[in-house]
Amino acid sequence: MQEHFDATIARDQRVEPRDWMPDGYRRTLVRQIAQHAHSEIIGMQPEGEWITRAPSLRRKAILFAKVQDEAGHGLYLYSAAETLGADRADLTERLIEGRQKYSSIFNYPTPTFADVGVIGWFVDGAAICNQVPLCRSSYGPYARAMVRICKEESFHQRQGYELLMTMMRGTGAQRAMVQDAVDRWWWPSLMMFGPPDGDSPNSAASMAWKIKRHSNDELRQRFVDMTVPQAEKLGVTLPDPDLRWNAERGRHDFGTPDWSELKRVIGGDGPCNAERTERRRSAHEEGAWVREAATAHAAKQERRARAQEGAVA
Ligand code: FAQ
Repeated sequence: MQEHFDATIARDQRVEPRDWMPDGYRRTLVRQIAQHAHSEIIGMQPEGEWITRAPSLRRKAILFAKVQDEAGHGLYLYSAAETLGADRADLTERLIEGRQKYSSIFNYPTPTFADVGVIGWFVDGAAICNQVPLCRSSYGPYARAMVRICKEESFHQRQGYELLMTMMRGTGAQRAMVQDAVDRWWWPSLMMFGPPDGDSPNSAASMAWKIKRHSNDELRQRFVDMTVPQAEKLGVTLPDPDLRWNAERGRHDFGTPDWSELKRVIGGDGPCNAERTERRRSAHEEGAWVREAATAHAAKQERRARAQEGAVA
């Protein structure tokens, strides 16, 4: 069994739900996929706060569609976790009780509408850098979910950038609002890629199993290289005095994120951690009647189907 699994990984083939897999592989997949699903669901909140306050019907419709997409991503990912034997209700409990993580990035506030644009540009941009390689992840259901998610993230990123281009063509106050949002989101976005490679306990096993295809630092570097020319075109300054092109490496050098801040935010002490989890808990409690009704309806349908089968027999 182990040999068959090792050979599947070595040949770059997919591991599927019914295949034998080592416990550690299953555990780390459930951990990563659940954290990823939770991030999508909690990630609806920062931008979702702007749906009722969007400046035009067009912006409202776009934002609505984006936030709905994030709910969909959460659902694909919870379904992928279920193929590994996880129970979605249990995963939700773990999130609400603070026993499972979600991305640090969603613990920052969104005080202005420019934040919606910068989340699309930076956060969805970082998500694309991180998730396109996950489309080649060794676990079939996760990799397939990522293909669809990445297509949608790419629309999300462009809508953010287009929103910011519009604001940059506006008034001085609007341009200042965009720069302020860029200043606040740049470093937290770099932290989304996780701790530096030397301090990333899960990377070695995840890369050997081909769940992760690139290290945290490599993906962070790709994001910086992709974003710098976009910032120039937009006309904003990225808030890093050490950011410059390194001709020898053919990549940008950049400063070091404040890793103690990442630790603090992951540990529950970010600006909005309590608010985000509390909102998720109340939404879960307020939705209890829908789950009960759906379960009762499914049971009724099943009883009817059985009765019909009985009548036919
Ligand atoms: N925040 O050993 P590593 C999105 C944890 S979706 C919180 O390096 P690993 C779409 C890590 O879990 C964004 N925790 O871990 C969207 C581990 O803890 P554990 C989410 C973090 O797994 C856009 C510990 O630190 N994306 O943005 C973070 O090898 C707009 C040690 O770290 C994904 O989940 C962090 N930033 O690498 C939605 C992508 N970084 O579990 C709405 C899939 C690390 O041992 C609006 N996940 N930790 O207790 C991954 O690629 C990986 O899991 C990493 C972390 C790269 C996040």
